Amino acid sequence: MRYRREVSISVHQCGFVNRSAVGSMPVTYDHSYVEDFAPGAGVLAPRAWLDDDSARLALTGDWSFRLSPGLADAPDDLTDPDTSAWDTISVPGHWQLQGYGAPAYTNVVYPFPLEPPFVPTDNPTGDYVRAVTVPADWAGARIVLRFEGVDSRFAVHVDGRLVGWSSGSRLPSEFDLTDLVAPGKEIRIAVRVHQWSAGSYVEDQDMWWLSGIFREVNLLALRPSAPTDVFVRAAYDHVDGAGTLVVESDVPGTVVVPELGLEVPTGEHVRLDRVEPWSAESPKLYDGVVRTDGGEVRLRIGFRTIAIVDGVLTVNGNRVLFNGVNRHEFHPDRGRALTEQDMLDDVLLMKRAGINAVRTSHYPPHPHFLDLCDLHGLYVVDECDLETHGFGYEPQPPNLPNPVMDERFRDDLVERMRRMVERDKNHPSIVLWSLGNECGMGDNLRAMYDVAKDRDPSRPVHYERDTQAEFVDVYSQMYTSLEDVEKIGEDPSSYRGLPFILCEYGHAMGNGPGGLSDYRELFERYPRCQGGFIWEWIDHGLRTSVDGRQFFAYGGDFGETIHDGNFVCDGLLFPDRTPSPGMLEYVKVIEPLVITADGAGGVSITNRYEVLDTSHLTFELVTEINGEGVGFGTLPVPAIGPGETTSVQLPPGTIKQREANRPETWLTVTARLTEGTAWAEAGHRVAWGQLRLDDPAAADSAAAGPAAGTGSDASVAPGAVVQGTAGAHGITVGAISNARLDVWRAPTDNDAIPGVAEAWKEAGLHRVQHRVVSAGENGSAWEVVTRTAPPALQWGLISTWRWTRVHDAIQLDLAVRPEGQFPATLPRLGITFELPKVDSVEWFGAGPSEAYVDTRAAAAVGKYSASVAQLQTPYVRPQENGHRIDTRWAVLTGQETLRIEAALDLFGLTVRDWTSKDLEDAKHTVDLTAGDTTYVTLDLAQAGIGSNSCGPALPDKYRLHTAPASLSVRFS
Ligand code: IPT
Repeated sequence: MRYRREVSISVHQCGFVNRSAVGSMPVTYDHSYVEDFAPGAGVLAPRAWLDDDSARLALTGDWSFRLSPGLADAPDDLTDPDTSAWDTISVPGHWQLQGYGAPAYTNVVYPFPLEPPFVPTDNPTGDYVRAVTVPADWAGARIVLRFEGVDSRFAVHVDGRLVGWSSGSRLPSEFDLTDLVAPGKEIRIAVRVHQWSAGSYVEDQDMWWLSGIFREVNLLALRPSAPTDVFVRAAYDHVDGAGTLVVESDVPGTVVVPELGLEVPTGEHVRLDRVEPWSAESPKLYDGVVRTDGGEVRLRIGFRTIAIVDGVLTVNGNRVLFNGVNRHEFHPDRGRALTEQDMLDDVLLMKRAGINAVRTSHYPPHPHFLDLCDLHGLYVVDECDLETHGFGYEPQPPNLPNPVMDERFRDDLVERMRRMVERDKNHPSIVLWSLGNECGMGDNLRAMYDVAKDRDPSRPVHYERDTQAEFVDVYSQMYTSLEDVEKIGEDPSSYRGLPFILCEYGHAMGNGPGGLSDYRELFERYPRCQGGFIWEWIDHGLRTSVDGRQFFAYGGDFGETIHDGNFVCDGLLFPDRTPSPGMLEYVKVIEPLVITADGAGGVSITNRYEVLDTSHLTFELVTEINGEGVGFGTLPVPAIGPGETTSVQLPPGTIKQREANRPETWLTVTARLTEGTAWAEAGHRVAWGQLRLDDPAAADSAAAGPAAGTGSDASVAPGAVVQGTAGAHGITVGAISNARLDVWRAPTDNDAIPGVAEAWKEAGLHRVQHRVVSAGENGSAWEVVTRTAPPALQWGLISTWRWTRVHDAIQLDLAVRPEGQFPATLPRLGITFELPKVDSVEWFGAGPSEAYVDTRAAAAVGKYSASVAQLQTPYVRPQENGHRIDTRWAVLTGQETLRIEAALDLFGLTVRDWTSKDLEDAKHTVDLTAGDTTYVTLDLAQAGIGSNSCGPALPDKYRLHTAPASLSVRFS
């Protein structure tokens, strides 16, 4: 059903070019624009986002608001709405997050039938009304109403007259009101916003569907002869250090850059003999201004040149290695309506993490974010507001072309690209334009490419689905396996010899991503492999609560009939911006220095910066014996240039390396900022490395002590055999109860994909049963033999548990042997037992955060302590977490105190107040509650984590292959 009404409309031409001809505006007011293929009507031509001195009224804050469930219900009263009974809503914001309708999440699929341009008639429609008095001193100015972002399509009415409509949710739209308003008089602005529109077909990004005026609205007074569009073209010649500059302005004037002593007319090309270039590491900006008779625009000029040289992308002549992230705009309460503080938080977190690049997946971010990237130094891949993933990549029968192949969408898509380039062209941080994400291939994309190149030939263009590199300037893939990255690296002429980036990799969903160090190694080895962008920056969990207990909601939690669950939570940050272990791992993998032992008693330091030397860093030394600090100092390090490696001798007095028979001794070298920067305080850690100073071979034999179970130890008193029980409740020895072999972990998101956890379940690993084969004295040991096996199947794990008294401790020597047609791999192999409630844990091993075999780069050997609650990682969807790899000993304190010590090989430690089954069954963090029992798992080994939730299978070297294995630990 369509909604129609006669209304007189006028669309004003005001000096800017209209995106759509005036005549195309229907003379009948109806909702047909909702399903129009055009980008808009009555909208001004796009221009740069400027810091100018034009007067403005911010229309943020409360607007009168009314939500109608569908087009047919949206009252026809926008000429003069009576808003007395309406609610108020806050702008910017999404209506679903302010009590109207509900958020909905889908990744690939559209939540409505595919029949472009049509959308459901049940199309939630929000009406916003606000009165504003146009200041009297705006007389003579052009009065423009500017929207920074409205999702997904909206029509603007002023004093009852339809001014125009626009779409492109994450792009600005401007409407000229000059002829409709009188300075000094109040006007009434009514905005009708539709959740669904033809535009929704090209906005199928993997995120919550959230609607409304979610970025700022401003009323602007553009004085005659004030500049309204400016294009700063600044370049840097790394060979001679010269800069070139031309500033174009729609209104001619003068360009002034005081620091460079520059004062030239706009449009004039200037060569400056010496400038300081802009780069992500050294983001030098020159303040400038364009002055005309009518006003001025402040500029922040960054001189930098992006070039592709011999198949390598360079900035100022230096090869760039993208240590990047994909960033959606997200806040757990505000959705995509971010505050400036949220944006600053993101940028500072990135800078402190050593991240140097952001792909604005998959739409242009709020322009303020780009200002921050210029200021603090981040390379940006600015991506157009475009994704059509739900169409697949080929035309679907009978004849449903992807919008990128469909001519009817051409103008809108080209206009989206133009609008982004025009808005963002002045940011030195932007080094690549990106056409969009996951649309397959089509001619509309080529047209978008042409528009970008035509307007701005200085930046290469990226688009990942140009899989054969037909027209892009940079070759890009996502989630490529290590082997395939290597192939691309080894054959530099493939794909037209273009630089290669992974626009997405390292899928940070839940526990993970694993294997990041392996990718890093390839980026170092092959010049054309220039890094990539982790998917993604932040989990999009929406803060929700149940009985006053907070948790983060994901797809399906708001009653959606079609959704993609927790695929929306795949970030390096939790929704509240606290770092996940995956973030800590990434920080370590990309850190700008590599600090290792040089093999000759000194420290080897490699500088991986692009332009910085190490002179801004202070190197701190800490020596620890068995985790106790015994030596502190600093290491004098000469300035090491980018790309160089230097060996530095340790200061006299530092314990010499590889001294035999010394207890476990580690030297930690930490590089910290000597002085504060704009993005971090003095002392901020930028890199670290650990050198083992004792001889591990000697340490191992010392730790092993007397051969287990031989009875040769003098302190094994005859007759002092360990007393225990073995039966229906596992094995109980002292405070340790219900000890059983454990071969299951609550599937991680990377396990929970077809083929992995499923195969483990087919092998029955999630429901093994335990049989005590025998129990009794055997020499000085109490020996229990168990068989652990799933129902219905014939394979099993035979475990021999030998318990002996050694000194004041009880030693367990466990040997496990598979028999029958056992599964090739296991999620874990360990023992789990119960203790009366434990409060805190102190341990010596790798830490402080959780670590698995392929996520252990960030774990340092040390002595740590934490409460049991702190040992849990609150993944938004609960899953295996909290494993501390390579533990030497741990002391668990609660009602009782238990010390667990590795007698031979190190063990993996997990301590939690619930079982793996509880963890597996929980849907949200609030589903897990502590009882009186603590569950302790000591792992012989655990499978790696990988990135298989959206990426290649776990490499074989990180799988846990089923084979005979043993564990020796002492309890005291
Ligand atoms: C890839 C998308 O580009 C990204 O937006 C996100 O959805 C990611 O997957 C998964 O989290 S596309 C995928 C088919 C590789």
